[in-house]
Amino acid sequence: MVGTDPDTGQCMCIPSHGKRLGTTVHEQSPFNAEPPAAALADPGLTRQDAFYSRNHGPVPEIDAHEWRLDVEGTSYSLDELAAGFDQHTVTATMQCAGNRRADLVEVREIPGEDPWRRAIGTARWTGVRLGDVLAAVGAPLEGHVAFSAPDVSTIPDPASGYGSSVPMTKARAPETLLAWRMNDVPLPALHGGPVRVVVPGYVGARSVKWVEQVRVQPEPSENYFQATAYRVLPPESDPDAAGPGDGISLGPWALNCDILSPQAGDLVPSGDLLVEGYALAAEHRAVARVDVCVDGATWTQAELLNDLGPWAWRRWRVRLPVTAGRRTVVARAWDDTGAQQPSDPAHLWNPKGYANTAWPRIPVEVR
Ligand SMILES: Nc1nc2c(c(=O)[nH]1)N[C@H]1C(S)=C(S)[C@@H](COP(=O)(O)O)O[C@H]1N2
Ligand SMILES: [Mo]
Repeated sequence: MVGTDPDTGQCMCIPSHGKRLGTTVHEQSPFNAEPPAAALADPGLTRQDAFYSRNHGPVPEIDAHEWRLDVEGTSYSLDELAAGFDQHTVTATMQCAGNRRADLVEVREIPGEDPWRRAIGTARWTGVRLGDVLAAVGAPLEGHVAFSAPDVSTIPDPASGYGSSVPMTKARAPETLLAWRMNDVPLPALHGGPVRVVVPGYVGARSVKWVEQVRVQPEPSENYFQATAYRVLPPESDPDAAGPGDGISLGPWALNCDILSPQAGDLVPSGDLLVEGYALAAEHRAVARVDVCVDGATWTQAELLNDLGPWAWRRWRVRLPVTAGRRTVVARAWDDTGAQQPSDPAHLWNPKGYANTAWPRIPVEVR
């Protein structure tokens, strides 16, 4: 550690695990880190050294040749998966349920949870369809598909391995993968290598890394990270008293949008201000429009940039005239049902700080 950011109180450590300089490390162990905004603002795909990393325990080192996956009692090596099934690549955004929690923390404190700003990234994931493997083993067609991994977390008491589940329809959907390549290179250990589950459109918690077991069961996983964590509790409830089944379990995410440039506190010259960001639609929806406002009154429609397909964020950009003074840059996204993001994070505050989809507001000083 080399110090603490005076504004955010966060560690300004030299990032590790191959992450780029400028990475914010929320925790070294387990490793939890997010990229600087500029690293996401540039291309549509997120480079490995800029991809956020979210862990609940130590990163296991697993030899790809030793790794085996147990699917309902049938065991597969990586070679067997690769040779036995058609390979598919899906460009998908991974978003943690805690993405943009920092704006909820400003509403009211959220003890024990990291104030993520950008727990989000987009990659090309290559592997086989989970549905093809489930079909090959003759798995039941109904229920939930539970994943288990070997990394042990001390967050639950007693400590336990990481796991979660998704409903059968999502497990069998063509976008859901057992993936071993990320952006066309072997999946790094930090991101779940040799093989992870990728569940596009669902909170990152369901995309289990280092997956070693797949089970079909009538109910969702009893694992702590499905049954107790990653649930939206009512604002007035005590998160320490919450037990299995309390609150709303997070699966699919809702329409979201954030500003990547400018950043809070930036000094910008008067004239034309370039505002850039991303918008992310819920599954089976598309981003239809993004508007940006800097004067508190007029909204200007942003240009939607390259379309990376139905499972990826949509980058956007707009230039707006700004005059000297303190200004707040605000963005709002719409989807193809005409729905908009909620405006106020205060309405979304929840004790664990999940699923913030409120309009982003970036205070800047124009000179
Ligand atoms: N085995 C395992 N899988 C996991 C986790 C974990 O701690 N252990 N974290 C989950 C969470 S909460 C998120 S947001 C994503 C993060 O993936 P990344 O670290 O590759 O960005 O992995 C998910 N899969
Ligand atoms: Mo997450």
